[in-house]
Amino acid sequence: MRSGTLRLCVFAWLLLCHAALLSAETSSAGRVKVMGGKKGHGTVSVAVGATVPGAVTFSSGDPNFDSGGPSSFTGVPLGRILNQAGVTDMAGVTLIGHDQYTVYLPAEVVSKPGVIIVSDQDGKPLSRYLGGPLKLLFPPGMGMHQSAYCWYVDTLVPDYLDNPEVKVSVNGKTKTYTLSGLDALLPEHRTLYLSIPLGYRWDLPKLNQPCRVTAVPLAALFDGEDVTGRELTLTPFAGKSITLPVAPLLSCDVMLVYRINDQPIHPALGGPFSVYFPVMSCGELQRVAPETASLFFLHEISVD
Ligand SMILES: Nc1nc2c(c(=O)[nH]1)N[C@H]1C(S)=C(S)[C@@H](COP(=O)(O)O)O[C@H]1N2
Ligand SMILES: [Mo]
Repeated sequence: MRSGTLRLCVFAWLLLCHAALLSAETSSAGRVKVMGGKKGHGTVSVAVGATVPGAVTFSSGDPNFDSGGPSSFTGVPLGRILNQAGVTDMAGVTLIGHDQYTVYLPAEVVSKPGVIIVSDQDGKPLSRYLGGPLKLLFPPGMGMHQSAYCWYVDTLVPDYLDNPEVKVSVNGKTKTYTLSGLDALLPEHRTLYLSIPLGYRWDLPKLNQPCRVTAVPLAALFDGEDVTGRELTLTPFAGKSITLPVAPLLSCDVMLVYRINDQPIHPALGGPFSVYFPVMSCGELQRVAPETASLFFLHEISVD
């Protein structure tokens, strides 16, 4: 290739890159994970943005961030997102933010066309400072409480998950446990104060504290495997994973909790699986446990 042609190519390429960058700035696209759609208990990822089919633009205020007047918001109705993921009958849905903030809404609220996951405000992607990239908005007439406006929307979970599973992988071997699989490990029953995620729950019965939980000590999951001196990673299906040394987790009886009052744990309460750290009775945990003393929405435990 002659150097003139080459220069021209490089110039064209730079122009294209610039155009791509610009379009990334001006048209937003995000995705939400939807669990438990028609494809079993797997996760479906649904695009939400100004250019996806079904996107709507409307004028509204934002009760969380008052900008002195209405803005133009663009997003996709929550009901449509769930339909697209194959969710049919449901009593309600749990929305979980990147920060594990949790909002539960019954189906009759979700089906209102003005209940929308927005991606853009005044033609620009919604910034993190305003709850973006994806955030839940309600029509003003609904009179929803401010705390129902979930920011940083990450995952949607309809109702209870059907036959949920948690993955445990130790030294390269992976086992998957269902609720009855955990029952087979001879769980303990304890009465304790269980933390639940921060958030808004429309009509779920209040959790009376202390409550009776069914739980398996983490040690029971590593039976027969040598995990001394190792680190363990707890990965939730929404939110950040944490990595901790194994020793205090085992000596302090950190537990995988999977029933409250003999029922599966509703996702809006941090379920179906949650890891409980007895911080009050074991000082060693105070530096390592999550601030809430529980890790919610557990998806996988691994020691590798
Ligand atoms: N993801 C996420 N969404 C959230 C919150 C949060 O901490 N995380 N706080 C909620 C609460 S309690 C309220 S009152 C509003 C915050 O609105 P404000 O800016 O008027 O305080 O956002 C709600 N949405
Ligand atoms: Mo709040």
